[in-house]
Amino acid sequence: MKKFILFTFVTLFSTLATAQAADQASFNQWLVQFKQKAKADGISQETLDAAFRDAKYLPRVIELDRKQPESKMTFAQYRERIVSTQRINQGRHEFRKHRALLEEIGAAYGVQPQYIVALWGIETNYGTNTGGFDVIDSLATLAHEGRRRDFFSDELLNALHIINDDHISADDMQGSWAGAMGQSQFMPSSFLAYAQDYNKDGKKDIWTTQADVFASAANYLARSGWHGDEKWGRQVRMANVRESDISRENKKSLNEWSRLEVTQINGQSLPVVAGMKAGLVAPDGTSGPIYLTYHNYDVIMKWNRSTYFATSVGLLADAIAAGQ
Ligand SMILES: [Ca+2]
Repeated sequence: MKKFILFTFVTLFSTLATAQAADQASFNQWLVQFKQKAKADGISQETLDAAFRDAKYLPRVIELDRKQPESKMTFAQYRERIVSTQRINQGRHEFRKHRALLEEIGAAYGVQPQYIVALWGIETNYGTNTGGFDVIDSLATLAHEGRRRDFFSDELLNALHIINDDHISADDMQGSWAGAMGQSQFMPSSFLAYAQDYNKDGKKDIWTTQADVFASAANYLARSGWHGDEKWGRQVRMANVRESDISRENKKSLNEWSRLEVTQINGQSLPVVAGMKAGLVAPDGTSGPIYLTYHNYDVIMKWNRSTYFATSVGLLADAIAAGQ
């Protein structure tokens, strides 16, 4: 019996090893072609050598890509985790620590600094959790075999351009398993569109240069249409909530919402700002908290198309600003 089990294990392991070797071989074959394409797109041989020296197919990345989302968290659960007391306190501390730089960048881009800090806090816990995957290996794995090959193939090419332009070395290009990079978790395409070299040292460094991290996030929001004199929205009360009123897209003026008995959470009437329009978001349905969301909420949704994410960024930004 023991022998049989041992035999089974050995067979299983050798089968796995063979499958892995086959994956790596087919990956290597694909890579030869990809390199030709990259070269034709202007990537130097030197960059290709550095990026794909010892290139690895990462089965773990495919596993993560195929993973079914776990049973969906409620927004209340998500908020508890993402906008925790610890994260609020840390955000207030970080705001104070970097105040001069944040205020300068906030003014330069027309974005209130608390939103820069909140995005930084939610994306990477203020730069402390940036992923730990080799971005080139991860993107190459997904470009070779993932569910969205064309998308990741384009992102891999974008990543090579970033290395080619000498913003970061291939070895230091770390990020999430899906290729979101640095302290702001920009995909390579977002990097090319929005990253900034704020300290003017010739490198857009969203990994280790704080000024570049903050300015890149601010620039993303500014270029996506941020209104620097408005907030994201607010939690509200509504006397008789109807399902049909809940819609981020179907915006009404604040006057109209007041007429529909929407008030601030403390019962006071909404501040009426001429021209401002808002939609209602109820992430946990009409029995959960209801948020009146303004234009800037839609801008945050361009960063990440999730109402859980956008609402949490707004709430964290408010909490950070309130502690200053
Ligand atoms: Ca720089």
